[in-house]
Amino acid sequence: MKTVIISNRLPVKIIEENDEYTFIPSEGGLATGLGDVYKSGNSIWIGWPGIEVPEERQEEVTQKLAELNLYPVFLTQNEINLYYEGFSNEVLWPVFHYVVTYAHFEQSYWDCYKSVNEKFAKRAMQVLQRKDKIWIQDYQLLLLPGILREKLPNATIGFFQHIPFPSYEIFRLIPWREEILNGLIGADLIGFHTYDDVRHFISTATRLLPVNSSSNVLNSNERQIVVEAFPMGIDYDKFSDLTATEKVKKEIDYFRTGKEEMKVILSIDRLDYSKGILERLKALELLLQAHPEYIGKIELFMIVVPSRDTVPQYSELRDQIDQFVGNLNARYRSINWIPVNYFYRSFPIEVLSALYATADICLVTPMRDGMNLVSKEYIASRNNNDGVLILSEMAGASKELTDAVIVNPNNLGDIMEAIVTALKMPLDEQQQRMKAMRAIVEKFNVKHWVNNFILRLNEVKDSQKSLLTK
Ligand code: GDG
Repeated sequence: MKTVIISNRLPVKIIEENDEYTFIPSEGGLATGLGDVYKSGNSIWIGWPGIEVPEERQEEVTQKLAELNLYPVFLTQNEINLYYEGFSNEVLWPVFHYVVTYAHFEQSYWDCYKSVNEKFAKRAMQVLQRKDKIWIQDYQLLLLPGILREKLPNATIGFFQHIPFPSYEIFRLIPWREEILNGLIGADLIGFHTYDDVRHFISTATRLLPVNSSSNVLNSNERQIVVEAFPMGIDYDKFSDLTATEKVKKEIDYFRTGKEEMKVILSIDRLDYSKGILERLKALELLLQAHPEYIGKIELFMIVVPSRDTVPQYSELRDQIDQFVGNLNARYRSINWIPVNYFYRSFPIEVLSALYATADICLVTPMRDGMNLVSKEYIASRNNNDGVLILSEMAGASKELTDAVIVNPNNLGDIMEAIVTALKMPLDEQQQRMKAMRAIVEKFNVKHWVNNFILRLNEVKDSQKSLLTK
């Protein structure tokens, strides 16, 4: 009996050199957490390898990936455009993040989303055995639990969604809402980051489908589906240990030299309208206007990692950020100081670690975020227990990290006040808050998250079996 993880992307980095593909296991949170499971040899991972592979090379790629226990689903450029960039990122992503005006309800996106979910199912059927546990990840594969349930009525199927689940009033706007829900309830256990997502899902399902609920269980046609919150954690030890490595120490010296008196504020996000990047910049502008005493004394290090910039809303957002930062810097800078150090690129993890370890404040202000791992990575990197996390109440992480300075990201004055509070916070208060949050992030780490989900999936399946035999 093995665990079969299915996600849109395989956990690999691809290097294409001299017409040769090399695949390196990636170190993302999910891959780390599942490392013990999928590298054990008894488990496998199914997903898209991240590039379009010509048909004549697919066998070669399949063999290379098999050495890592990975099984590819090959997608054409047209499928990537319609299923991934189209339905996943131009319908589900904006709707699930409450930005419905950005959604394009295109029939062709939906048709392709369905056929790609079928394609994943077909691939899974080639490798699945009767008693395998199936764990499907995220919003690109919402139909897969239902498709697999039809083919394998007794299978053990878990599903976890990494982004928020919206309220019924928002979800009902989707033209294909019943089909999506029917797909999801093919799972035995459905997980979200927070209890609010669970509530929204249950209320949506009971209003749109012929199912009823008792507590967190949905009853449908003699099947029971359990819906629960599993707040995802990070690899705490990795982030905590990294700061002590020679490479990171060097980076820390490099950042801090000449900035001993400067208060550094850090923000790290993928380019996304859900992350509140512009609002954060506006709050900083407000601060410099209202508190000129901080001019020359604070610096924002803002890393924005390129993402989806072929989608028009993303490239527009990028232009707006460029413009805002340029304008703000031009107005407030001096010869040897600028308020915003803006980077539109990604960095090696050692640089991130050094930034986490040096920043006095980490400013995380998404308009809506399933969890937000950056906030947890900052906490894990604060081995001296100092530093202040400012966290949006719209991030799933705010439910656990209640010792952060919590803000409403739509309230720019609130963010400004939070930055002032953080700048003035006495060290003993910083330490008290940070210690409490570190204890939570250390205990509820990514391994705990994986084990807890798998354990619940087993329990749910066992209780279904005992119901059937009664
Ligand atoms: C989705 C949900 C949920 C960032 N820049 C660099 C880099 N990163 C890494 C961070 C962090 C990850 O990317 C970002 O994770 P988040 O959780 O903040 O956000 P999403 O990408 O939107 O993730 C989110 C998550 O899924 C998990 O369920 O929390 O709500 O939207 O780990 O460290 N990594 C490297 N260089 C960079 O420049 N190496």
